[in-house]
Amino acid sequence: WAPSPAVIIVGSGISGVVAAHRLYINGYRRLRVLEATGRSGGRIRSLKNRRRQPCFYPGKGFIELGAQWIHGPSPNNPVYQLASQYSLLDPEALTKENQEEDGDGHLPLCSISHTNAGKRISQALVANITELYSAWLKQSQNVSKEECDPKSSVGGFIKQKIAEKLTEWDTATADTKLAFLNGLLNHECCISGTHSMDYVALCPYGEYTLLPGLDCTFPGGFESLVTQIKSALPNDTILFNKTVKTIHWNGAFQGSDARIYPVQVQCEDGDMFVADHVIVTVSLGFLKEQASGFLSPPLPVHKAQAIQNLGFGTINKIIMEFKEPFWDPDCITIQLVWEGESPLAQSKINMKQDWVKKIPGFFVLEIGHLLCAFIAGQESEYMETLTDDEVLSSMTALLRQFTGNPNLPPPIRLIRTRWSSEPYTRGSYSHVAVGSSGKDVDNLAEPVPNYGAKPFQVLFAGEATHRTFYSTTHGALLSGRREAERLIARYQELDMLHNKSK
Ligand code: 6YU
Repeated sequence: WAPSPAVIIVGSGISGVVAAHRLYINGYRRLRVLEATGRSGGRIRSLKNRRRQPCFYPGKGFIELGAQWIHGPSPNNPVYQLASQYSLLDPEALTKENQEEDGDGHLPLCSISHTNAGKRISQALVANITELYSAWLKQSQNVSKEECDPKSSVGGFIKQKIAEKLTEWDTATADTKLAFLNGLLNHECCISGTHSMDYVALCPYGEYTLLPGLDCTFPGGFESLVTQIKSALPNDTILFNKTVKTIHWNGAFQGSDARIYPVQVQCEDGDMFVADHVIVTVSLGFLKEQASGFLSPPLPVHKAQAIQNLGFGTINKIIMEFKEPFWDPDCITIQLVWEGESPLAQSKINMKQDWVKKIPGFFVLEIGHLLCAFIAGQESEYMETLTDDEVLSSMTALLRQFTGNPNLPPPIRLIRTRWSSEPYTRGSYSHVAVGSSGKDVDNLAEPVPNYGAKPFQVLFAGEATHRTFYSTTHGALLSGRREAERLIARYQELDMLHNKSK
């Protein structure tokens, strides 16, 4: 029985900071958070207005490089709960109407749809196809588990629906409808964090749970939430630029207090920390890359397989500022439709010239004259290899083509993310890939060892460990709480036993 357990948390993203906070307010004082980078927040990263860049995001406002929206801001969403408690949201986000709105996890799509021939697509066609697509997507979330082939994918399911419907469409509009659907599937890849919806497993797809509420943003940046949570921790709790190299567990390591600890954490800079428990919150992308060396002894087979089986894709943002907006003032999104593209055809990709075709469109940001494009998958990873100038010239050419205006001024500034190249993330977020299931998510979340005299030496949190809210900040937050609570419950139990035996 340890009177005051030493707990190390690896990573200060939202799951790590929340785990530390929960332990701290429950009286745990021997806490250390080891963070590889120079900041907290991980995949929550808000870029503040800087004086040296007067043109970019003028006035107030934040650019979100990672998480942007609270998905389903309603009372059961812990991110929403905390953000409201800390008064971080606009009054509009707090209204009952906003909380009750059923956004089905998708932002309003229909706005203006342009084709690469510089034409606008009729609103009637857009509404008709969007409605069909939404219905198919809902069906894919409700397939009966008993009848579902484990090898089937969400992409395959939707393509089958498209192929069935195609026979009813007249030849004059069929190509545009297919091209539009192709864009919707590219958009879906950004939501699911995958290269292709063909990679996303159909049978467990419905396990992902949508919360009600109209997605909202943080006026002071998403990072303001992390800053608030960690403000309750003593300053020296988080050690920055402290990269964990290997976690040795099931051992016997002597601490400076002469106690023997089961875990020793070895950092890249040579520092060593002993602990009773380590909560690992690094991304699934990092775990995939480090598979063998990060834990010693290695993880049991079912956990190693979960890491391998689950999907972790890349989505990136390309944010552009324009001197003047060229879009309608009430426009929320601009959709791009590539004529000739079809979800039913397998086209060979020439990455250099075709990577932009993966961009489904642009969001108009609420601040300044800013557009934000999302791009998923291999094309997104290819974009990371290009220079800023190359991305800027591709985007200018793209916009000129789609607006039909060869003189459209280029953006005055561009910023893009490179989540796949980030060494401590290696992608954006997880999905349940074909060949995996929700059980893999549970296996990933399982602590090691899970039994015996010294259980829970290494615990696992982070978005990819939440079975129904994976990929989101609220999933990450809940996973951090879950692992902190696991330790709190364990020590309460030990306390009770100890008191009884006295
Ligand atoms: C959300 C949204 N959102 C866009 C983009 C991205 C993500 N998400 P962290 O990685 O944060 O922390 C780990 C820390 O560990 C980190 O600081 C590392 O530096 C550190 N570390 C690593 N290795 C280490 C080592 N060796 N030693 C020490 N430290 C180490 N979520 O709610 N709303 O709008 C978006 C978006 C571009 C990249 C998002 C969004 C995902 C969240 O950002 C993410 O889940 C959490 O921040 C992760 O926190 P964490 O603590 O787990 O890890 C039907 C169906 C489909 C399912 N999907 C639907 C929802 C889609 C999600 N939304 C996406 C949309 C956007 C725009």
